[in-house]
Amino acid sequence: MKVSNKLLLAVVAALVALAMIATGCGGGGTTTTGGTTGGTTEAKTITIGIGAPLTAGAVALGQGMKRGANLAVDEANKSEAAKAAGISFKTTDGDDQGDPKTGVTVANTFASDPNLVGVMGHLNSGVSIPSSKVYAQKKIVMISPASTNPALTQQGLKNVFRLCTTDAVQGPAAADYATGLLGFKTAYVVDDSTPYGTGLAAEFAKQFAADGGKILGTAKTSDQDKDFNALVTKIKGTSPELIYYGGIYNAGALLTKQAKEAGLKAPLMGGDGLYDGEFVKLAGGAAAEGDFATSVGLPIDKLPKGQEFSAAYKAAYPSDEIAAYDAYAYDAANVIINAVIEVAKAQGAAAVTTPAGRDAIIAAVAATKVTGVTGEIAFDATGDTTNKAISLYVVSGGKWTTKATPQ
Ligand code: ABU
Repeated sequence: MKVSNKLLLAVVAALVALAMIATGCGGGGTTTTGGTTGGTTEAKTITIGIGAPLTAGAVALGQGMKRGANLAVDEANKSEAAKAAGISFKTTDGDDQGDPKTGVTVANTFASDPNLVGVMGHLNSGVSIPSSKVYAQKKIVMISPASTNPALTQQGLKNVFRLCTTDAVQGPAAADYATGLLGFKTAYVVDDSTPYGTGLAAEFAKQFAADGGKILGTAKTSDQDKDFNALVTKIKGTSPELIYYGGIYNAGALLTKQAKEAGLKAPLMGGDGLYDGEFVKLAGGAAAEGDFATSVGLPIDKLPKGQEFSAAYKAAYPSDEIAAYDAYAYDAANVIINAVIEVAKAQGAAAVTTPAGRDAIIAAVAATKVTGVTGEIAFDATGDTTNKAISLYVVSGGKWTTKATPQ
């Protein structure tokens, strides 16, 4: 009987030892970070939310953001750093349609995913601001590549960051370009009544006047407007040298089209919300010729990593052009990815989705200092990017071309 028990114990011990060797758990220094199946270590899958207008609103910019973020995630999943940390990434789409209420619904859906720790988004400031509060409650880090209204980072939420500078920088820079390089002395200022359009137009008007320019009139419209003919008649009566528009390309294109059709010669100028090929297309091509837009940062061909990014992007999406925020979305996703990997390495992959892990991810994002495609990436105490560059573009030959970059 005693012999049989010894034999049984020996057999059990041998089987346990074999199982440990097969699964890699056996004092060899290998850390199991996820589960194990059939002897293969499973990585813990972390979700990154993509919050953007994908079917309504500024779809061209939103789809570009999605492509940028997915490119970063695809690259991360092939990286040794992610494998060594026992992490893999997946994205989930949140189509906010550029609408604040839909954005909050998207945010709540994201927040219900226990493995979602970060959001690349949103595009529209009017969506990012209410959504950011939802993310704050669940310690989800949010990096907007595109929301430029200053209020986003003035809420005192430590989980909120952005890679684009604000309209408090963009508006005055646009006015300085308008009165300086472009030599405009009078302007009529229109906005689309969104937080973005209202803030940007106000900042432009303030600086335009400070630069010695004259604001001949102001008007408020809606981002859903399609018929600007009454407004165009009013603007025409003031004979401005420039029409400044705070808003997105969909409505902005119709405004410039109807203004040109009414015989107005004044070019339209706006911010980053106009800076997309769809603006030219929707305006009908010729009407947009000579129109201006500012956008954040430097043109992709002037960035040290721009060529490398363009090549990777073209390989992944051969039939798509790089839109205004694709590189910012790529960098935003990478900042989240790097923070997750850092926390997984320090605390173990399982810790990443815990409250402490989420706090650590937010802290790692805040401490980011890295060279991205869009340039040097770092955040100030509010979560705003330290990159304050604003470039100027003009529609020439049917496409946006660089007119000026900061000195
Ligand atoms: N910054 C361009 C458009 C998005 C927004 O800020 O609303």
